[in-house]
Amino acid sequence: MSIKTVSTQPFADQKPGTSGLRKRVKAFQQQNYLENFVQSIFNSIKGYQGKTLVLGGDGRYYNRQAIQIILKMAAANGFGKVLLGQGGILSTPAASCVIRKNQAFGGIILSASHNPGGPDNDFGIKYNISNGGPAPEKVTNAIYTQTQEITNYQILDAEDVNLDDLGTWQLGSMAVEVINSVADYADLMASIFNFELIRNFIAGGKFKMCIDSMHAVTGPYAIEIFESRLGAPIGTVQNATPLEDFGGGHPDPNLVYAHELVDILYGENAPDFGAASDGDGDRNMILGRKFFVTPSDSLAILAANAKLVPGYSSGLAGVARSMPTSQAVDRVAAELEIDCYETPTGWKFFGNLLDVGKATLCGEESFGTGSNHVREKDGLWAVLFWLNILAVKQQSVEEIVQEHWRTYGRNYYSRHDYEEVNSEKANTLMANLRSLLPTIAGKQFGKYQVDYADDFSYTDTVDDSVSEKQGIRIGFTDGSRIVFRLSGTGTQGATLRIYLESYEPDITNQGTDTQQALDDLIALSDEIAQVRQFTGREKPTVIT
Ligand code: G16
Repeated sequence: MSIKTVSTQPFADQKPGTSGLRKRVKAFQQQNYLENFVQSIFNSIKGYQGKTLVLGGDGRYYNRQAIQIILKMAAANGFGKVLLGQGGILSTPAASCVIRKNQAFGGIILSASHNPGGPDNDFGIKYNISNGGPAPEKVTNAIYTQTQEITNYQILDAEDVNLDDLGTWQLGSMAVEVINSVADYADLMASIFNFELIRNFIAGGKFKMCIDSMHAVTGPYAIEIFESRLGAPIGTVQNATPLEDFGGGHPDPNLVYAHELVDILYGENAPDFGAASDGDGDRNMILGRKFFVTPSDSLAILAANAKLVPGYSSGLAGVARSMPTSQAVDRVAAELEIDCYETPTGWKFFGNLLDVGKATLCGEESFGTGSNHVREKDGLWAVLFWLNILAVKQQSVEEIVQEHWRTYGRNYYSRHDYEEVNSEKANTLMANLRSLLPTIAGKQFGKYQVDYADDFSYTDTVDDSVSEKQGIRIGFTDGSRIVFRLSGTGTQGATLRIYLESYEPDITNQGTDTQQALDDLIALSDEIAQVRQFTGREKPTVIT
């Protein structure tokens, strides 16, 4: 087996977004495209010779081919060992768990998360550092710089590796250990939650639940945890076989794309609890019977009830949320007298806060919640957290949420997405909004008076790094907010996200339909940003 050095040329479009590099499969299949990016990762990190790399993906189309390429490149570049999920499968939180448990140098995760898969859809790759979390901006910027300067890459001239059988194989001077994709992660969950209590709760037969893995990576994890270890009836986990195209679906656990689960929870004889997770297993959606829990409320409720869970029984050091996430958790933090951090969108911004122990729980409006147990958001962890709370409190999901609103007030919250908008027009809309910022403070719009308006800039309290232009915030004097930003995870055109939030402390007004409660703010967002005019769209593509 010999090492080949292959000449190549840079691709201009390899700048990582919110979470790694995501492109159409066809882009990744271009000659040298994946290889360039992988070599750029290796060129931008130092000291990995002889060390361990964790590798796996969500099983989408092109996962297996990409893994063969990355293995041969890792061997040629001098890694000592690769820990590979069996069949090339590792959920994103499981990869984080494996990196931490084995004190690996880092990991490569192959996923385009909730984006559809298949030959005509999306693929993605991201690099995680030794704490198990997504590479911070200084690393992703360095990778990007390398992609623009690359002239060659190294790859081992070797046969493909057996990805499917557990065991250790030799690839040049590097070992490839194929590990059980589920075991370490399931053990970690059992160490955090009260499995015995949850098992008894489920076994009682009164409580019924349904878990939808959306034909994505969590299937095997959910079967092992809910059906095997917690004794839920066979069939509790639906769509449990990971498929390369996710069965043609959009593996995004929200009310629009997880409609199969939504129909069950809103149908006749609905179960008490439903949950779905996304392509790579880091997102979650929580449903009660005919009841949807917004991700922002979910974070606040987990924080308020954390002491009921063994892993957090001694309390939380602090909490963190991304800027567009509703301020519901801020109220819980104030009550608990702990710090609440506001970071830009992207899980990578939580890493430092978790590492130094400033935050224990973190969450985002985009259906992501997690804690210091790994350095990624974690879909099944959130489901188990809810089950643990339900088993202790013996109340329904709806009762728990309403009790929370009675105590803390309700943050009405919704996100309106305009997908695949012409990029130039979306950028002009944002530039136009930016130009309004200096003069908009103090202005009155109907019953709303602008309190502040800015382009969110974040200074990391741990390493002092600054991230600018993270979204435009317009806050009103009554605590309402409108936030505008462009997504960093799309692969076609631009996605404009508008986040709307208002606060209702009065319990007699907490039962309004969300869109109705936010009606005035929705109209105002269009008036201020001229969304319809710039996008040419009459309404959002997705409302969550
Ligand atoms: C990624 C990031 C999240 C982010 C989400 C949406 O999630 O890890 O932190 O909130 O994208 O980002 P954007 O609004 O830029 O599209 P995932 O689940 O796609 O990896």
